[in-house]
Amino acid sequence: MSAKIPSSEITPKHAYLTRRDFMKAAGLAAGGAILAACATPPAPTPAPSNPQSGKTDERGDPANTYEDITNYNNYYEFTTDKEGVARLSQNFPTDPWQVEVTGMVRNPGTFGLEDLIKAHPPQERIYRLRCVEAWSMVIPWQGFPLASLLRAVEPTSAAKYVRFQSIYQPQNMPGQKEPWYPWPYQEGLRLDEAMHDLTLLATGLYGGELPAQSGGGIRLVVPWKYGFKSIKAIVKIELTDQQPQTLWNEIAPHEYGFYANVNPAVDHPRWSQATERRIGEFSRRDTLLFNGYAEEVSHLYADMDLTQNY
Ligand SMILES: Nc1nc2c(c(=O)[nH]1)N[C@H]1C(S)=C(S)[C@@H](COP(=O)(O)O)O[C@H]1N2
Ligand SMILES: [Mo]
Repeated sequence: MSAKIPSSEITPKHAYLTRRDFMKAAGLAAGGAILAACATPPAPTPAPSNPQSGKTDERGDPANTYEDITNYNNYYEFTTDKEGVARLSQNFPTDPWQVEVTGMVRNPGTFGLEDLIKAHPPQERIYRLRCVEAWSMVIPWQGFPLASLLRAVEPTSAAKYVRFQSIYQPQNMPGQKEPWYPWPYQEGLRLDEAMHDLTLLATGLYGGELPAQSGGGIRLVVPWKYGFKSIKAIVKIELTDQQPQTLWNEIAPHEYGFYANVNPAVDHPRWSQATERRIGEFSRRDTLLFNGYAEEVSHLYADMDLTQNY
């Protein structure tokens, strides 16, 4: 069979919808719905559907289409159905947006998105995003390095970590009515990871604003880590001397560690991480150490055992 045949021609749409519905039902029946999007093998991939932009990442991989990027999302505050996030988030208010920066900093404050963009002019960064479920995309963000904001607020010498918190707004986020997730979503980075130039606060997508399903008002993008580290809809950033608790580590500590660096040699307990499916492609690709950013980031982990610090 040719590897060029799009998956839509092999699996008719009605067939994969049926399979998806079956998987959802199976997850609920087994009590496994809690872990569905970050703990099951990938759901069927939507076929490539709109023209390529001509944008590529630094390896020459083509950017995914705007349509793919904004219609296949992990965003549990809305739903665990990746193809349902776009519709459920379409009226979610992302403007105005404010972020509180607090904790171990000399200049704490609450900043409006407009002021952040003025102080830290966004640039285009085309990054690979690799979900722990083993699908990936190439996404052209606009954003500014988190380091730029951190330098402005001046972490004290005691600060060792950065904690991020998403918005809690159950009246607009139906998934937050699910009581078994520890809302709000939270994530964390070591301070040196947070200060790395690749670590982005994204404020736009494909030259436009950042749509709700992609994490608007503002979201983190850490391209060498599994996608769940790239927390969406951030309202609070806190500098601390304690390693922050993270949502996925809290729910399933043996499956999701604090570091979550993309590593094809360290399997998830329930599936291999050696390969991945790039959305819009049919055959699988090899997963790259640190998602292909090893040259830039491996020094951060020089004296760490990556199989223990997963
Ligand atoms: N607040 C919040 N951030 C989140 C998530 C989420 O459910 N809630 N999902 C994460 C996961 S598992 C992935 S793979 C990426 C997906 O980003 P995308 O939908 O923009 O591709 O967002 C991450 N950030
Ligand atoms: Mo993910």
